[in-house]
Amino acid sequence: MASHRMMLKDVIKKADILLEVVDARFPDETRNSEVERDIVRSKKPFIIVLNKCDLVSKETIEKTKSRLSQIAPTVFVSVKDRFGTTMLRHKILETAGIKGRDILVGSLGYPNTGKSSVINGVAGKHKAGTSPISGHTKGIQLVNAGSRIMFIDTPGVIPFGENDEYIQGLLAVKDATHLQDPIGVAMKIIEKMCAENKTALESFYHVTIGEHEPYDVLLLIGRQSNFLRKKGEVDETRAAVKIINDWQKGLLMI
Ligand SMILES: Nc1nc2c(ncn2[C@@H]2O[C@H](COP(=O)(O)OP(=O)(O)OP(=O)(O)O)[C@@H](O)[C@H]2O)c(=O)[nH]1
Ligand SMILES: [Mg+2]
Repeated sequence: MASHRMMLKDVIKKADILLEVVDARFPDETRNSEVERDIVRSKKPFIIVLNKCDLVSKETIEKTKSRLSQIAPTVFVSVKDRFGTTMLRHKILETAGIKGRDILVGSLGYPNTGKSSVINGVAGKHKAGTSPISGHTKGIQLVNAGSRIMFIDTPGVIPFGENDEYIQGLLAVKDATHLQDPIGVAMKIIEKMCAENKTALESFYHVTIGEHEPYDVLLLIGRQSNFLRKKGEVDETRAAVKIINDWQKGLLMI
């Protein structure tokens, strides 16, 4: 972990401008406070890239944008839908404000947020390796995206002390069957979705949530999915594993 931090510090030192790639479904949980502190200290410009916005409702996008744009220029991207990458290219050129030479752009963020995918989206070619399994990018890689933009791709890093199961589950750092407390993680996902987009959760699982607590919603989903034990009780662990899998596969919109 310490060596990762040094590697990122070095990227911040070398780059002209930094991108912090966060997951638009949970931007606050995927903003890396340590990295942001290092960027602010370096006085280099940075852009917050909210990727995977295909999984987020328009209302959530607007709310997040007005909040985060007070901190740094903010660009919404969906590499999957080829949305926002041209805007990001323009934003990089405008924010870096460098004329007559290549611009070195560091792409930083938590594991699996789509740092490498964003680079490929801007480059218009699959140049950086990507994978649904987090921890794919192992070291620093330079990617020439044309029109004076040179990216530095980096491995995803979770700040020391924040590496809890909830984050590991949300980011697909660990799959559902490797989590110690899948029920706890699924309840957090339910809580988050009930707060942001309850209707999406209801229509995905064909349940009516009303004012039910997260644990009761888990049981409702389990019953609806027919995950029952012999005596007819809901198998909560099976229900939790399904919810986490659906979330990790990007099937749940927020
Ligand atoms: N739905 C959706 N999935 C995306 C998007 N961008 C990337 N992904 C998926 O997210 C997963 C991770 O993408 P990567 O680009 O490898 O992420 P990374 O941040 O470079 O990951 P590490 O190198 O492991 O830290 C892959 O399965 C991508 O297909 C997007 O805009 N929408
Ligand atoms: Mg990567």
